[in-house]
Amino acid sequence: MDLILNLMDGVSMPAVSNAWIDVYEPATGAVLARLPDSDERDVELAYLAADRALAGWKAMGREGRSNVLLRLAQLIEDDLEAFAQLESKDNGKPLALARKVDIPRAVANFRFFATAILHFPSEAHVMDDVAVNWTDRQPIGVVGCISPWNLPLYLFTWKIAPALAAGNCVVAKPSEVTPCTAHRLSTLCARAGMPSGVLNIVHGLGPKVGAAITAHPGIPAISFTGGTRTGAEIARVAAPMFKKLSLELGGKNPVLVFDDCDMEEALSTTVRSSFTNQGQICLCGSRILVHERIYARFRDAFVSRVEQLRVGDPTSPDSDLGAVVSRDHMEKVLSYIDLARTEGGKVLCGGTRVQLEGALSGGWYIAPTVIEGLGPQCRTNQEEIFGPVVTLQSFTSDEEAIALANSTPYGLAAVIWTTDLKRSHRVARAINAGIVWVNCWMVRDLRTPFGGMKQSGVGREGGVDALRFFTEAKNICIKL
Ligand code: TXE
Repeated sequence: MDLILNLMDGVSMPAVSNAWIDVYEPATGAVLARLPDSDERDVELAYLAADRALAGWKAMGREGRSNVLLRLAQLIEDDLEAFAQLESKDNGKPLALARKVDIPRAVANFRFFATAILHFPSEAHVMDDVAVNWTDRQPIGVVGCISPWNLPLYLFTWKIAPALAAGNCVVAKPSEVTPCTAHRLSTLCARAGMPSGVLNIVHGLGPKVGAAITAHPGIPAISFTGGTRTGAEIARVAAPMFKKLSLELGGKNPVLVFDDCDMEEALSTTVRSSFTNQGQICLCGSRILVHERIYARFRDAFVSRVEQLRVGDPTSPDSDLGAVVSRDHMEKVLSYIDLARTEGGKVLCGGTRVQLEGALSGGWYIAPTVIEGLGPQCRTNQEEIFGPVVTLQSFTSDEEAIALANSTPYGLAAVIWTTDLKRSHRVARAINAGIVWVNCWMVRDLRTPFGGMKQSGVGREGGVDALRFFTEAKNICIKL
């Protein structure tokens, strides 16, 4: 069994409590590793190490820091296969997905922000002959990064890369459900030339470690991705301390399929946008809205494709879906399918746990599930399920489609399928979501603003937005 350790001031170590928490392998249900059950004492040690490292890290300058992050990216890339195997084992996702998406994107996050910082401009505002203002952007200091279990290394690096590039030192907390790849990353930092204390990783439970980072008076900025309820708790604690917050929360994303769409593309991509990573991506479309003229045709073709998806061993190239992340999560998703039935929904396919054989018999698998017959206001169509479950609804006009799309408390992402250029502009602008894809899904340019409206979050990550978040702007006005 593997032992996960904290990274404190450049040294791998257990928690002060010396207590441990079991980590499970979703594919089998067996214990995979143990992680430190850290608490506020470990957070304090991490903070002190980060604070000591600040001056040196800042003094390395943009180029020095950029070189360290580029070396770290290379070390992960050289070790891609081992990282991918570990991510798949820890999370339950298909190995092919970890190889193709999770780990390459973690590498890309480091490369992107290592170079973005070299091009990060300061603005100047000249007042004719009166004065010149220029915007100085300094690192904030010690910042907190708290990340979830669905894309473990990918979202962990999405936060720490811009934080470090901008010159901050970091106290980071990966999800206790999937800590393995963050631990592996911690073993590469020294080889990349990162000074001790610049990145500190404290493993453990959210209400202990995450809460201690949020409440720490020396940590003035928190970047968080996870559930909306946790985000609200973080905001409640951080607001009276006037902390800077970036909150990337849940979603209930609509997919709008108009009757002029390219049916083949809409079908194949909607299968992906519904079930990639077992539906556990905040960007997955979970409410599929289809024009009534093509509703029956779309529904039948969609269901027949979903029925062909194979749920199985995450290491097998034949598996389209692996296991969901934990027993608790499986039970939560199954309880939503029961709820959908009670609310009057008709399960068109899936709807049950999948029981595999042999070593995988204890694993947490759910058949991809499609439900129809539910109105927009029922809980199934309002609450984030975050699993392989989607619903189908029909609409008769653009206005109705937009109203349905906007009918939840969330506003993270939306997908529009249409070949009408004017409609694509009009509908995209009318939807209350931070990210809208037209005739595609998950096409990601790291320069673009990433985040949600309403209960999907506060602030934007990515590109210049992330670098602005992780720096403090100061206007310096000089009389001419
Ligand atoms: O998230 P949590 P969970 C959604 C999804 C899922 C639900 C719960 O609907 O079913 O959230 O998932 C840390 N103070 N998303 O329970 O609890 C925690 O340890 C500070 C959406 O995993 O929000 C972990 O590191 N931190 C999503 C991180 O917060 C706390 C991705 C996220 O955990 C804390 C994942 C506290 N009081 C889940 N409590 C997305 N939008 O991508 C927990 N944490």
